[in-house]
Amino acid sequence: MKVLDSELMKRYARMAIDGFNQGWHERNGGNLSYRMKIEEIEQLRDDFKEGEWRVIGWQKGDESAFPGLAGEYFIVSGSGKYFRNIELDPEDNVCIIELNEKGNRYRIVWGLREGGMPTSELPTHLANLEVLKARDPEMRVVYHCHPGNIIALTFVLPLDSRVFTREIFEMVTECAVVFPEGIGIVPWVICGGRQIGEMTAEIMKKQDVAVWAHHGAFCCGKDFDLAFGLMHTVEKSAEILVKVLSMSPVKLNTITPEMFRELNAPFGIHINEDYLYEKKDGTIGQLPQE
Ligand code: 2HA
Ligand code: ZN
Repeated sequence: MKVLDSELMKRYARMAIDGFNQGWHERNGGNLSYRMKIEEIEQLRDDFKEGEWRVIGWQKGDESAFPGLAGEYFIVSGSGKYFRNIELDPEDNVCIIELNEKGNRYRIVWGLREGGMPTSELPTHLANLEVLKARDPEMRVVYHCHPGNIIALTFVLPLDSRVFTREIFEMVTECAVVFPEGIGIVPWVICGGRQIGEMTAEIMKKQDVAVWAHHGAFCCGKDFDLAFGLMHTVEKSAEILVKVLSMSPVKLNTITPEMFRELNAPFGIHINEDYLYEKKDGTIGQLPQE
């Protein structure tokens, strides 16, 4: 089967345009990767070519290896490509890559018709996908975008996973159910490099969402719907928090730790207690009392 005719590429492209329509992908912002299933590779293999093997580098001269992903195939967005254009022309904006048996070289087997490279965040995506595969072999999607409300909050909330998560949790009941392990925070660090990639992968060992201060967010999922839905949920909650903060720095009413704990049994979850600290009053953004 042709890659362009596959349900898989249609779903990938749909996620890209959905993200663009949310306003999360100005210009060439954001990137999306998907670790393919064996049956998907087999179905599309006839449409693959054999590109040149290339090193995987965080930066020039800084080679990386991802042995946990050896031999795997991925769909990844292209460096400098616009999410807006993916649905229009997937073959020019996206590629499928194969990793070698050591996990330290990749080759493009499909796409980037007019030339180009996978996203500048490729090593960060692979570092995350490697950690996620070890956590759960069904984890396949890593998504990065620039959602305005999440980014705005990184200027006014303490850059502390506990505070950020708790404030986001309080805005929409669904949040604690959808991501009970909360949100990890990466302080401002230059993007595209090893440090930010490794810090994000460290978060993904336990959590499904990582916020990059003053830049954007990363999330993961077993499929496109779950990854997109997760980002959508966090950003919706962030939007409500921005509205609340624009009215008042103090909440009159909210969801309390006791109310959050009531969700555990009926929803079959365990909301991480790190986030259910007591607060002295309704002021938004207060740190746990140590
Ligand atoms: O331009 O979003 O973080 C792609 C990015 C880099
Ligand atoms: Zn970015």
